[in-house]
Amino acid sequence: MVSASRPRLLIATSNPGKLVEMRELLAETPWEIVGLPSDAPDFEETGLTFAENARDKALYRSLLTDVPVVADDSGLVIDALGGEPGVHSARYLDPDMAQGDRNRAVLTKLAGLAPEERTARFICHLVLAYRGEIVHETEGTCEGRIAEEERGRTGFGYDPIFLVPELELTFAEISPAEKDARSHRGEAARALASFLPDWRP
Ligand code: ITT
Repeated sequence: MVSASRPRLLIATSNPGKLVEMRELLAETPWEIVGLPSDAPDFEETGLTFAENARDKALYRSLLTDVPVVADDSGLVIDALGGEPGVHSARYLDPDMAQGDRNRAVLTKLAGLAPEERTARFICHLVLAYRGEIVHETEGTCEGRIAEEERGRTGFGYDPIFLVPELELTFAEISPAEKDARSHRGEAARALASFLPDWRP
């Protein structure tokens, strides 16, 4: 018996950490999750908000393929830095900086601040687009605090300096499943997953 092939959904990100998380978060949907081809052109983000950037990325990628596309724009908003790095998270301070150096530079900027002055949140905006049209959008937020030092080895990006207050552990000290259960991307992806079964291109 020949089984029907699953419809494909392209996660349009060049960030391997995001792709790993999205694959896991959408694993229970009927969709086969695929990543960008290695020769996909870069996309320059110019928006002022996560929503704007996610829409721009999704629309751009959706015009280059027949497969429905999900784009993720996300980042870390630190109150004591006036909301920075925010939409600049991926390239904050110096685009060529290694992420570990970027994390340590953020810690230096916050040196001496008490825990209650170190509040921060991760935000993730997801946009599903198909052939140049936006189909659905979701957003997730995760409130936390910037740690005093880097801790842990899991995850990616700013995870080693982002403390989950109720655990007093960073995102890099908990398992991927625990991060997915609490994270900004987890919240946004679960909302998308509940929309996907009812939609067909
Ligand atoms: P794409 O645009 O190709 O998806 P990107 O990494 O450039 O990849 P963004 O412009 O959305 O994506 O930047 C998001 C940055 O925010 C990312 O590079 C991380 O530094 C940070 N970030 C987002 N989600 C994160 C998470 O769950 N854990 C740690 N850092 C995260």
